[in-house]
Amino acid sequence: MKRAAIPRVVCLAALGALSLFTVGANAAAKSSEHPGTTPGEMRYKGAPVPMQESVDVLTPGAPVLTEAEFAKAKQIYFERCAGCHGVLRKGATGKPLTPDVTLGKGTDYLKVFIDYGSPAGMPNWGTSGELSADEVVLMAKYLQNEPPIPPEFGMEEMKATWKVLVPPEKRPKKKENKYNIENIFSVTLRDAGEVALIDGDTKKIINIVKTGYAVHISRFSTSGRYLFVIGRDAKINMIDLWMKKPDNVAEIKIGLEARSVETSKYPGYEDKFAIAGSYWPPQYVIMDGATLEPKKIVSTRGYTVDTQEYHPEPRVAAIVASHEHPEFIVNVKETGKVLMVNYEDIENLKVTTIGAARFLHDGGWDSTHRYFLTAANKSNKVAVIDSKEDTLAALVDVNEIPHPGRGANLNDPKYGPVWVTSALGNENVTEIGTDPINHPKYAWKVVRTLKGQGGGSLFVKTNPKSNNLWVDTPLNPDTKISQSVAVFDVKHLDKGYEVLPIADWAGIKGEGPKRVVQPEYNMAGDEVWFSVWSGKEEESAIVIVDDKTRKLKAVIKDKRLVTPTGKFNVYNTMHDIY
Ligand code: DHE
Repeated sequence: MKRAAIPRVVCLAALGALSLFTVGANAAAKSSEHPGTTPGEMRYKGAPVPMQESVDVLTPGAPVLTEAEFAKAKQIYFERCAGCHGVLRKGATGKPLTPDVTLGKGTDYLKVFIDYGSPAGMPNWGTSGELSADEVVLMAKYLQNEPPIPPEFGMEEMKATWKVLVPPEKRPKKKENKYNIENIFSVTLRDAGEVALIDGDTKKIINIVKTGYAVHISRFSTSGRYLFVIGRDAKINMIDLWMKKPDNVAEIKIGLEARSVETSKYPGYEDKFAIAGSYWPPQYVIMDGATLEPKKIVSTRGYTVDTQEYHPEPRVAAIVASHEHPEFIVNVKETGKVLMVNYEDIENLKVTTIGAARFLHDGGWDSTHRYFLTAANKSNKVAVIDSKEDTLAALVDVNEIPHPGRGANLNDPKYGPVWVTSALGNENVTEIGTDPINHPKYAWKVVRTLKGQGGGSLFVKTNPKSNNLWVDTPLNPDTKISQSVAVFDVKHLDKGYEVLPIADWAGIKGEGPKRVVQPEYNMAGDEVWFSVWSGKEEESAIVIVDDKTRKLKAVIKDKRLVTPTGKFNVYNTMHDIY
């Protein structure tokens, strides 16, 4: 044993600052060489975990590493491996990699796996050239040591990061600007650690607001006044859209890594609470909706829905606010459970646990806002949660690796109201019937599978005022496909799709992947906005298409628009319109 006696805390500050794009772009070039893993999946999982500190321990009997080697291996692990194998290496979508498993296998065996991958989905990190021969050996040795354990993050740690920059009593008493707030877009500037607030009417940037690292989503308070964004580093920023120039009024860090934030929507609780879920530590926290003061932290550690094994890091994925009860609906990824968290009395918190399926990820409402449809992506299922009865209405089989974002609600000419998801693993665009009252035969069944441009799709979108269904494919390895979007006519779904060359329309000069990602409607439902997402040093843009004519309407370019990804229109997000 070398350094086992006293665990030491190592700071890997550089990790959080790594460009996610470098990893993604590299994977893009090589991903077709990965057996068992679709190219889209490879790129999606290639994003590093911004874990900055942990307790590092060398394990008796395991290969000895120097401090520098340990730090390097840890960095590689969090960049490439943690997304599938988990921070604690207990296994998530990938297999467990704890010393009880790895020590018996030994360095040579592990090297082969890391080099060549496996048909079950392990990428061939060595032969694809993504890890050098020395790095493969390093990782084979590292994996036989105990996983470094990142710290917990409780009330004391949260309170230490909590800042009310403008207290509620000092904030505007009425709207102090002339913006049509409901048509503002909050745009993630992923690698800049910022969001751009763009006026949907004039297409002008209102402000670039400093946030956490690589903001994942934006949500608005029920009144539409406050914008909440959450970074991958678990920092939440609360922005007041009533200010002359909308800006931060409060911030807090709720853990080390996170993806989801939401606000209370039930009548009587508007703007009262916010909630955020973290990947590490595995927990959610309910906060005051006006100041972000943390009120209640709840761990999600527990037993899996199927085999009922203990899981030490069940990450919190999507969270939505119920319209039927004063509840937040919280997806717990690794245990496959959906928690209905009632916020009426948070001191005596009532949580209804609904068993669904493993690896819950993202999802959205049906058009009535009663049913929440959410992807259990590695189980190839969509779980349907009845938010009125607080029960599982159905588990629907789909394929392969459903990835809806919030999904899209259409009226299928034959099957009535349906909710749509696209997929990471293939070209399927799947319609699920959502109307148990008037179309009971089709409810919670796959009624139609459209063929899109290909795999590597992340988001679909439509609008109640539109006859178009948009399907992006930003992670497809073919640039023709990743740089364009497919659009179906909802009235003539069997006629196939039209392809619009969005990245070409952006007129971006120079290199860059120019991935076309996440369609989002304006408030009126007559424009669709797309991000054209290139590298940090490259030009990106937002392209706006006229929904009726499907013709280019405007391009927003600005050197401040660094790596735009998600876009969230205030009105549509507030009212769950998609
Ligand atoms: Fe996302 C939504 C997690 C990679 C852009 N993403 C979500 C949600 C989760 C999630 C849990 C749902 C939040 C909610 O509704 O409360 N995303 C993850 C990951 O774990 C993953 C796979 C890997 C990672 O390391 O983060 C991942 N996501 C990405 C990207 O690479 C994307 C394309 C670019 C980026 O900004 O990082 C990306 N994710 C998005 C967007 C949404 C999202 C734009 C919201 C879509 C919407 O319309 O609601």
